[in-house]
Amino acid sequence: MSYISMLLQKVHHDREKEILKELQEFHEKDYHFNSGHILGSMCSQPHPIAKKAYDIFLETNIGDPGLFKGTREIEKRFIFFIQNLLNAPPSASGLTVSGGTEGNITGMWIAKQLSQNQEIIIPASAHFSFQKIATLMDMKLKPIPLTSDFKMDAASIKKRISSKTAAVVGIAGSTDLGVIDPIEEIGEICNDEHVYFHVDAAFGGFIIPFLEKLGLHQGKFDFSIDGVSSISIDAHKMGFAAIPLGTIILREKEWLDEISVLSSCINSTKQAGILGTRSGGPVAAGYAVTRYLGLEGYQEIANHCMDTTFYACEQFQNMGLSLVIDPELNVICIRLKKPQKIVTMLEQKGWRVNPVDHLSSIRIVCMPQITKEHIDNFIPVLKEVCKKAGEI
Ligand code: 0PR
Repeated sequence: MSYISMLLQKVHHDREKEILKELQEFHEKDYHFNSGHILGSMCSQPHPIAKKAYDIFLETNIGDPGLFKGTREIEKRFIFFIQNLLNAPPSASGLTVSGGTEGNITGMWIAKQLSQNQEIIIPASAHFSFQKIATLMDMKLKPIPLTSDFKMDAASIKKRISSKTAAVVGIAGSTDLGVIDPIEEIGEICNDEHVYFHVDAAFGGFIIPFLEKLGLHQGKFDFSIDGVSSISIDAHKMGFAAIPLGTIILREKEWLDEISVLSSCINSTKQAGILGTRSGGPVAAGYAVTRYLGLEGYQEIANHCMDTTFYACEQFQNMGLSLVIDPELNVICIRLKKPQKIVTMLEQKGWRVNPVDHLSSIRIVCMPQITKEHIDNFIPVLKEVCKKAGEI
């Protein structure tokens, strides 16, 4: 055996052991989802089948579908699942992306190409990825104020739309509060004005469709609304899949041409989207999770997450804390005098929540791995910290 093949293939057990030990030491410095102590993140411990699928597809490159035909087939099936979830019409198509940021960038890229305009009308609650879009793509953000319930004020949109507008953006599950903008109303305005309407459902896309059965959010937020042009939805958030995996679905397949380049050197004539080489691992993992769970599984997850959310809210309120709003999704925002201080004090005790400075609050997200037991363990710690800091 040549030296190089030995180096690449033969496992030197001692060396492997040493490297894995080193990695493990670093890993121990991380917080772990299964501890239940990560309470502010919008990601989750992936479903176990995701890990197995990821491993099989580690070497694949979706950027070269000529070589990885099977992986490309999986991507198509995964996109098809998402299209159905979002009630997309037969004319629709989509792309898998790395997450909400890339989904939003891709949506705005298409809107800019189609309209040749540069202004984006966003709610004041839009994710910070839109700030990246503004500088990356030389676009201008036109923020719309929120109503008292922290939703995009649809009435102001009509006044803001002009001949310079490239797109209107609505959010289905906002980053800070998990609020759903009035998508139907905004869709109607965009339809009348012939303006591109992108829905950022990065967080909400995998839970909102399952709320109706729980007697919660009844409104539409997807392609069943005529005015909706594209939707971005992340499997690595409420989809219970592995990072990095999001999807952008477009109402019209031909819009992909707007963001495609000739790419003969990779065994396919065109490549759409931002990235070139990208792993098939997360796509296979996401597909495996959707196949395993199915719609019924996601319904169960939604039931569990909302149940935990309402349970946690009750505990927080019983403690004398107040919420910024009654949650629409599994996101809880607790109003505090000094949120950053509480975040730091909780961190010292091994619990992580996220500060939302502009709302003077902390964010807690009841992701699938969070149980009532975790909340029960957290409550005395939060109580102690809040008492010490004079919050209660
Ligand atoms: N759109 C919305 C509505 C989002 O909430 C986010 C991220 C994005 C887009 C961007 O998504 P990617 O981060 O996948 O590109 N929202 C979370 C946030 O900023 C992301 C997050 C996830 C933060 C896990 C922390 C964390 O541990 O809070």
